Amino acid sequence: MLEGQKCLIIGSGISGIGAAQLLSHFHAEIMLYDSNEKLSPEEIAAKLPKGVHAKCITGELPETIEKETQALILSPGVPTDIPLVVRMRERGVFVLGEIELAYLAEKGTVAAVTGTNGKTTTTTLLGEIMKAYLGEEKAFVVGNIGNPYTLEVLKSTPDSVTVGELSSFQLETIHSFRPHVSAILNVTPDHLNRHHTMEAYIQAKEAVAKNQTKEDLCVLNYENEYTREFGKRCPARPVYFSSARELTEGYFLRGTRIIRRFNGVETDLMDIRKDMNLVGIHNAENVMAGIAMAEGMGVPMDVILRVIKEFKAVEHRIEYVATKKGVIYYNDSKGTNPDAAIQGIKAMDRPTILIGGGYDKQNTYDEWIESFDGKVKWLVLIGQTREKIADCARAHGITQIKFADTYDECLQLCTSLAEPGDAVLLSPACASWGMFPNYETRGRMFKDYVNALPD
Ligand code: UMA
Repeated sequence: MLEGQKCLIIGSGISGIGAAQLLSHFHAEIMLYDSNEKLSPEEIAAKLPKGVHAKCITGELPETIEKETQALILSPGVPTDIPLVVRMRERGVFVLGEIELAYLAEKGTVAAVTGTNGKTTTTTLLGEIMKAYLGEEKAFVVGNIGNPYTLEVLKSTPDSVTVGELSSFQLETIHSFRPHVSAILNVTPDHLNRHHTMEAYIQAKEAVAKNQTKEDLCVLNYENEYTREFGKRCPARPVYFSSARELTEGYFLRGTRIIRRFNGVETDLMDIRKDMNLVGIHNAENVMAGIAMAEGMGVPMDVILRVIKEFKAVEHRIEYVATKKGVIYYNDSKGTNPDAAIQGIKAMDRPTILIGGGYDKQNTYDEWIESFDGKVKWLVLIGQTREKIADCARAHGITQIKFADTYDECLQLCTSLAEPGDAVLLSPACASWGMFPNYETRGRMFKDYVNALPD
C-alpha cells in the first residue's frame, strides 16, 4: 500500500533501519531522518543494509522534505506529540509506527504481550513454547525485546506465529494491528514523561486489544485493578490469571500449584517451586500468562509444561552473574521502573548492596523503597535521579546511602562495601538513557565488570 509513496522514517535506531528495509521491499521512496545533530547522514546511511536506499537527513528537517512526505513512520522512541508529528497529522499525512508498518506485511497469526512489567519473560517463554510446537522456522519473537518486527515479518507464512513484546510507545501508533491472543500483564505508573497522564498510558496499553473481536483472547491479571476492570469492556474474550485468589474461571495459584479452571473443571498443572526455574510470585504470574496465551494459540498442554520446566531466567532480569569472594552479584538492569525493581529486591534473601538511579522518567520511588524490607545494607545511587531517590530514601529512614558519578566508580564502591554473604544487585528502578544507549548495555557492562573480578 505504500508503494511508490514518499515515506519519512523518524529515528535511525534499530526500528528505523528495520522500517527502511521493509519499505524498500514495498518499493517506497524512503527518507530516513534523525533529529540528533551529532549524527551525520553518512553515518546513518552506513547502517542501511546493502540494496536499501534512502535519503538520509539529520538535525533540522528541511521544510521541503516535510511538505512532500506522504507517510510518516515513527520509531518507538519518538513522542507522538512533537510539533513535526502534529503538523503532519494535521496535514492528513498517514502516521504509523514501526509495528503497524510490519503488520501490513504479516501473513500469519500474531500474539502480543504488553504490560508494565513481565513482558520480556512472558514473551520469551511464549516464543519458546511456539518454537517447540511449530519449529524454529515458524515462530518469531519480535518487538520491544530488541528485535524489530519489520526485520522478521517477511519470513511470516499463513501457518507461522509471531510473538511480539509491545511497549506503550509502540502501541500508540498502531491502526490495524490485531493479535489473535493478547495479554496485558499489569499496569502501574511508568513512562509518565512520555504519556503525561496515567490515563494516556493505560489507553496506550489497552490499544493492544482494540482490533480484537470475541474470536480473540485477551489475557489479563485479575490482581491489577486496571487490567481487571479492562476485562469488562475488552473487545476480545478476557481470560484471567491470579496469584492471590482462586478464580471461578481462569488460571490461579493454590499454594504453590498452578490450577486451571474452566466450566467447573479443574486441572492441576504444575508446582511453581519444583516445575519452573524462575523465582518469585511475579514469575508465577508470567508463567500463568504464558500458559493462558499458549493455550489460546492452540498449543497442547504437555508441550507448554515441558517448555516451562526447561525455561531459564531472561538476561538482565534478576540474572545471577557470579559469586566473587563470597558476594553474589545479580544483574537486574531490566528493572527500569520502580515496580520492576520491587521484584528485584523482593527476590533477594540476604543483605544487599543495591545500585539505583538513572534517567528520570518522573516516577516516584516510595513503594520501591518501602519494599526494601531491611535488606538494603547500602544504597549506591547514580545518574539523573540520584538526589531524588536519596531524598525519598531518607524520608523513609534509610541513611546508608552513597553517590557515584560514573559506573566504574559505582561498581568499585559496591565491591568495597560488600562483605562475604552479601549480594550486590543492579536493579536501578530507572531507565539507562543518558548514561547508556539501553538497559542491555548497562547490564552487560555490569556483568563484564563482575566476571573480571578475582574469585
Ligand atoms: N530520535 C529522533 N527524534 C526523536 C526521538 C528519537 O530522531 O524525537 C532518534 C534518536 O536520535 C535515535 C533514534 O531515534 O537515533 C532511536 O530510536 P528509538 O528510541 O525508537 O530506539 P530503537 O533503537 O529504534 O529501539 C526501539 C525501542 N526503543 C525505545 O522504545 C526507546 C527498543 O526498546 C526496542 O527494543 C526496539 O525499538 C525494537 O523494537 C527499548 C526500550 O527501552 C528496549 N523500550 C522501553 C522500555 O522497555 O521501557 C519502552
